[in-house]
Amino acid sequence: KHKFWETQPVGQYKDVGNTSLPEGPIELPTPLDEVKQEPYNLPALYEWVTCDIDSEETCNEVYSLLTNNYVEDDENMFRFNYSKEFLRWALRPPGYFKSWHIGVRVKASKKLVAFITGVPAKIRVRDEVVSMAEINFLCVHKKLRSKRLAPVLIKEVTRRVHLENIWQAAYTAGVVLPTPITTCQYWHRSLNPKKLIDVGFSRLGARMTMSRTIKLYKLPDSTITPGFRKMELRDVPAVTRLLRSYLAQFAVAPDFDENDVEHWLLPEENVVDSFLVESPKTHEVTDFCSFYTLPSSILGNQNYTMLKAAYSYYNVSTQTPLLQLMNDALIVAKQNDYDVFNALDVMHNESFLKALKFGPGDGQLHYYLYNYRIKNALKPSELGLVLL
Ligand code: YNC
Ligand code: MG
Repeated sequence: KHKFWETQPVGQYKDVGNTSLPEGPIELPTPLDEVKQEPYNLPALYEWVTCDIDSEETCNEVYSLLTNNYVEDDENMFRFNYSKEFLRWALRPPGYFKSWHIGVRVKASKKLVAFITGVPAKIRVRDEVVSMAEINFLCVHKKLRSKRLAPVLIKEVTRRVHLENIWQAAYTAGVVLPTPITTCQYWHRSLNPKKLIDVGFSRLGARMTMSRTIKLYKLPDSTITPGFRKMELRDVPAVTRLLRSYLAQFAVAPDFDENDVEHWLLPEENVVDSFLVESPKTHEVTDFCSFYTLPSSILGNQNYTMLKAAYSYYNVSTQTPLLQLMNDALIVAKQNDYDVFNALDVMHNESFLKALKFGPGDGQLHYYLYNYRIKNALKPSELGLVLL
């Protein structure tokens, strides 16, 4: 059934429940000089390129490929619209490799028609910290679908990851592949219910009027927790300590150092926002919350073209109840004009979703590891990893 994935070192369906197989790498690394030195073959009309995301022109081309051809919802009403600033942030973390930003162009016209990326990350799986690639932004132009180009892109990024002596990867997808380490659900909290209903993102509930709905989702004008403020550069050491000790409890989570925290969590306008609670008495940083900005294009609506969405990222509560912390996150998202606040049911998110009036979304997000076996699928609440 999965002609490509059956050939790959991933957890296979036939092995589900086979407890004799050990956790850990499925295949051993090969000596680097045995890694294929030449790129995989593409159909004759196409060529490989390394995309220089620092170049304004290349970044524009990647942006328009994704804006027009990347992930849509099941009903094709919305399509992710990652901003150029976001792409630059997502693709240039500490230690990134340019060679992992891979494009396919038409030889004759140089038009960019496919893309896949990796970035390096240290991910802890139970007691082991593993060097991995996080694979994202796999995209084939709509006119070139179902021609088995995706497996070639995946094999080429794998080859280039191997050339850096990295043998494992993490990725998420809306489709079911062999075999998820866990399956998560998105939950949505309306901030601008009228717009969400107008564009068909949500529907008026039974026995609800528009004005009752607006009242239901109304939030205070300003945050409630004393000492709640935006994260700054000087907070990086404290936030790193807080996050490391919090993430230690999950079966799979990133192993962040201060450089990672500075890159992934220091606020950058319209890309990532982070807030913390600094105790007014002790000036200790006790709590932390963050979200990233990922708008979606609204396809074929007369009145609106863009949905402004915030996605819950990493949150840590030690003194402020998580519910109150996330309520403050909703308040700042509302202040900054987001239409909706999205969260997965990972980490401790279940504990606030219903109480803060999030509703379950349709469609699921499956998490995968490449060349690393997990014995039993995890519960979403055992996962401490959010991919972009
Ligand atoms: C997918 N999303 O099953 P089988 S997520 C992985 N991730 O193979 P074709 C996928 N594999 O089943 P199309 C996949 N979607 O026969 C499909 N596949 O074994 C598999 N959509 O290839 C599929 N972006 O080229 C099948 O399909 C084979 O033309 C079919 O292209 C697929 O970024 C795609 O959703 C997704 O642009 C490119 O539909 C295209 O349909 C598209 O005939 C809209 O492919 C955008 C979209 C995917 C977002 C993402 C994560 C990707 C992870 C890739 C796997 C990484 C493995 C680790 C590598 C490093 C290893 C080290 C070390
Ligand atoms: Mg194809």
